[in-house]
Parts: sequence; C-alpha cells; structure tokens
Amino acid sequence: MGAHRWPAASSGDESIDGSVPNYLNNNFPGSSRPGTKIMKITATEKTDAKELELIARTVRLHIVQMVGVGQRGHLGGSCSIADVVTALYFSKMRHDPSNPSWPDRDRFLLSKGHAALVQYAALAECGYFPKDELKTTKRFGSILQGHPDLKSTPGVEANTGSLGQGLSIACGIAAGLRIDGRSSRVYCVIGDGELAEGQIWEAAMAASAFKLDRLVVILDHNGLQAMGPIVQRFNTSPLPEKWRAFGWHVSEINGHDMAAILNALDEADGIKGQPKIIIARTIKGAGIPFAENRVEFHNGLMDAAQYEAACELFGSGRTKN
Ligand SMILES: Cc1ncc(C[n+]2csc(CCOP(=O)(O)OP(=O)(O)O)c2C)c(N)n1
Repeated sequence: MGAHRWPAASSGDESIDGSVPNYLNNNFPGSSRPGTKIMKITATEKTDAKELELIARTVRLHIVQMVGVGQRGHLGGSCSIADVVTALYFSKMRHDPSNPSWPDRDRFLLSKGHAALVQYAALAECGYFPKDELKTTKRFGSILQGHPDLKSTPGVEANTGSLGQGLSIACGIAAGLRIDGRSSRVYCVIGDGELAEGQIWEAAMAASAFKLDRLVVILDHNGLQAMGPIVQRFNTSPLPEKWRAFGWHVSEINGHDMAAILNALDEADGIKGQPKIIIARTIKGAGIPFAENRVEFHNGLMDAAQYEAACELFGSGRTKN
C-alpha cells in the first residue's frame, strides 16, 4: 500500500465537535436537509476497505451537493468511478495535499474530465483546498470549473475533458518521470464511451511501444455513454482482448468492490515492462438508485425530492479531515 502523506493541519473548515462544515448541513441551493453528523477520522498510514467505503459515501454526498437541485451535472459518470477515485486518493497514491507539486508524488489524471466532481470531492476531502470551495463549483471565477483545469485547482495535473486527450498526457508524464529517474506512478481514468476516440488507441500503442510500466489506466466500464448504451451507440467490445493485443497487462474487477480495487492496484505495481489497464465494471450513477444505469443522469438534473433522497443516502459517510 502506498505511503501517502496527509496534511499536518486540519483544513480548518470543520467544527470543533467534528460535525460537518456549514455547507454540508444545508447551505446548498434547494437543500433543507437537517445537519448530518459526519465523523472525523484521523490520518492513518493505511486506510482499509471498510473505512474507504465510508469515505466514498462522503465523496458521493459532495458530488450530489455540487450538482444541487435543478441544475445539470455529471452525476452518473462521477458516481460510477467514485470508489476507484477514493481508493486512489485515500489509500494507494503517494501524494501530499499540503504540497501539490511535490516532485515524487503519484499523478492522477481524469481523462474523462466531465466527471470532475468526483475529483473535486476527493481533493477537498484530502485537504487540497477548503471543502467550502465545493459550493462554488462551476461558478464564474471558482477554482472548480466544469472540467479539470490545472491552473485553477490545486492537485489537478492536466486540463482534461476533451475526450481522448488525457491518456496521451498521462503517457507523456509517465515517459518524463522515467527520464527524470523518479519512481512515481501515473494513474489515469478513462471512460468506455471515450474509447471511441482514436487518440486513445494511439496513446495505447505508444504506451506499450515505450514500455510505460509506471502507467496504470482504470477504465470506468459503466456501459453507457452520453446518449445510450455503448453496445448500441458504438460497440468497442471485446475490450480485454483489444487492450491485450495492444500490449497491455489487463485485469478485470468489480469497480465498486473496494477490496478488489485495492488488490488490482497493488497487483499492478508488480507488473513490469508494459502498461497496465484495470477494467472496472461499474454502474453509472452507482449508489443513487434513481440514477443507476439511467442515461438521463449522464448530465442530468435532480428535482428537490431526488436531491433530498440522495443526500439522505450518504448522510452517514465519514470525512478524512
Ligand atoms: C472530444 C469530445 N467529444 C465529445 C464530448 C462530449 N461528451 C462529454 S461526456 C461524453 C460521453 C462520454 O462517455 P463515457 O466516456 O462512457 O463517460 P461516462 O459514461 O463514464 O461518464 C461525451 C460524448 C467531449 N467531452 N469531448
């Protein structure tokens, strides 16, 4: 398990008794939810699967609250990868939220940048910026824009969201780290709809040609893209065979099974001489019953009742800071 580093000090936006920050109580537009007690957890060298599952609930709560009521937001694709992103930020990756440009950090790139909400939730929970910033998401002038922007947001490594580009950037970073003699790993999340981009396959060929073995891709295989099922819109199967043919080490997991995620990430460390892809079978909108497997929640909006119900579901998460 990676020796991640946590900020020495609290981010300062939780109350003394460990109850949630103000905006988590009910300051988000449309919310009338009473204050929810979220337990504070202290920094540990290893975060076990059960603890990560609780943190993932908090990550999903943040996602729901960033979307809010009556506004469009990428709920589905953010929730489908929430468990993987939680495992990376809170257990696997070596990183230092108090020093985002620490040269030996592991890098995380969200090639499917439309799911920025999940990354913002994780970064805030880690302490890269005050959690209060989350309520400004997508507003003009916010440090949290609709897609990841490295100049705006501490902890973001690249501008992503034009599908297909993030993996190429990840390849370049992985090659550069090798030239610099650093042991840092590069984690890149891609979407299964994103596989329709030709640039993904150029990058896939380059990664294997250059034996970029510090590169670990996690494919968010939720089976839906923006307009419908992958198999109907642009069928890219069989995926394991394609990636293997491109020279990658392939593993397949349930992307909502925290123990399986951690095992696959650990296993990837031991594979040398080729890039690795973890095909994570996921559910779009995972954890929110009315949004699960529903294409309308790709970039959908919740009414007030749905918002309240979703907040209620994740009210007993835990916060890291
Ligand atoms: C080059 C490009 N074309 C189109 C889009 C618009 N777009 C945003 S998300 C999306 C669907 C992506 O599907 P997938 O990768 O499966 O994402 P997920 O279902 O995991 O959210 C599209 C077409 C884009 N962001 N970039």
